[in-house]
Amino acid sequence: MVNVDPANDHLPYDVAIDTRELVDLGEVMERYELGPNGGTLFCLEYLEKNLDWLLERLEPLVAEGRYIIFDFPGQVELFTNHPSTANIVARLGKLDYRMCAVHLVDSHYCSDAAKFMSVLLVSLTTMLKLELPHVNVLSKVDLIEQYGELPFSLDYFTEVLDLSYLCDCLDSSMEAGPAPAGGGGGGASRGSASKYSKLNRAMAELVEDFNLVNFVTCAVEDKESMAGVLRLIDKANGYCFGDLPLHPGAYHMTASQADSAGGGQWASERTMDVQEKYMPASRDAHLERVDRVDRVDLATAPPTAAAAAAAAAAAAATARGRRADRMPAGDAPMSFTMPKHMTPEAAAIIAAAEAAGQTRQKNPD
Ligand SMILES: Nc1nc2c(ncn2[C@@H]2O[C@H](COP(=O)(O)OP(=O)(O)OP(=O)(O)O)[C@@H](O)[C@H]2O)c(=O)[nH]1
Ligand SMILES: [Mg+2]
Repeated sequence: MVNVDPANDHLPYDVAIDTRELVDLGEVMERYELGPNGGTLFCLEYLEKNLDWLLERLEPLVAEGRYIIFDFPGQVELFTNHPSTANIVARLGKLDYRMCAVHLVDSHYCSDAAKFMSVLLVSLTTMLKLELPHVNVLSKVDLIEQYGELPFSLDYFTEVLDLSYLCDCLDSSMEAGPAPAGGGGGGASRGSASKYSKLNRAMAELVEDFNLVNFVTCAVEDKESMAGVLRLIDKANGYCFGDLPLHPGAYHMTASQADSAGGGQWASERTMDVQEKYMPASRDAHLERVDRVDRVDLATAPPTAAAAAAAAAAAAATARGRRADRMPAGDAPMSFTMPKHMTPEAAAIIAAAEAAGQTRQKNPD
């Protein structure tokens, strides 16, 4: 573990390198009269300027073939607009470090449409800024409904499905907003609501156009969840390929495709399990909807009722956050498709790595 967070006062892990030995946040804040945020940015700039200090200490770890995890601070500007992190990553990349970024986002942001929109924009910006294979993680999924029930099913958030539904949610919350001081009805004026709606739809379109962001879930005490995330990270950074002879750039291509596909089949299956485990309210609501649909007898109902039943089925699907017209036929609600971006070459490389046993499952170290 390499600690890059100057504000990590009590490290909950054994550290191989601690950048607090290079620069001390308390001293920086005092000397330059900075707050904790400005102080942290200063410390990262200082590390960038003195990167040889870090490289010297990394060298023996690399020589031993160690798997290195950098623990960065949580301030988003370090990944979205401040240049130091991107510059540090770029220099390590030039030295042939095989890296991936693991971006942790608290799951409870899913319970608020506006917060989830911000999460999407931060994740996308970080991906574009760092130019690394990315694993976006919804962390603390065991607490996901702590701040309220989710407006959609979990796969809506992990797979980042049709964002027009998220925009509809934002529109309704704008209309139902608090009454302005001094009386009058609740909600925003028609003009500002329409501008807000347009802005949200433009942001949603941007995220959808790049088609890069998706998430896996993680609960730190859940062994299966952690093992699954680790396997995905090992694919994204190329660790699972071990010494497989790959042409330059192949691991990067495969990793980023495996990553942008969110781990494919494994991730989709797991999302359902995670929802069952940590979102009992959503699961019960879903079962209730399915039950309502089942109660309509399609065989005996007159044509109009059959049409109503079909509409109810579509509504149940929509309520799960998955547009009926995007769902595969058959057992639609529970099935999944192959990752959107996985090319046959990428699939073949991953299959070869797994067949060679170079996965963390067979190689727990
Ligand atoms: N319930 C639960 N708690 C978690 C999980 N992961 C981390 N925590 C706890 O959340 C607290 C905050 O940890 P993190 O979210 O990792 O944040 P941090 O590293 O302190 O903060 P930054 O680096 O500044 O983002 C700690 O007490 C962790 O033990 C999880 O999956 N479930
Ligand atoms: Mg931290």
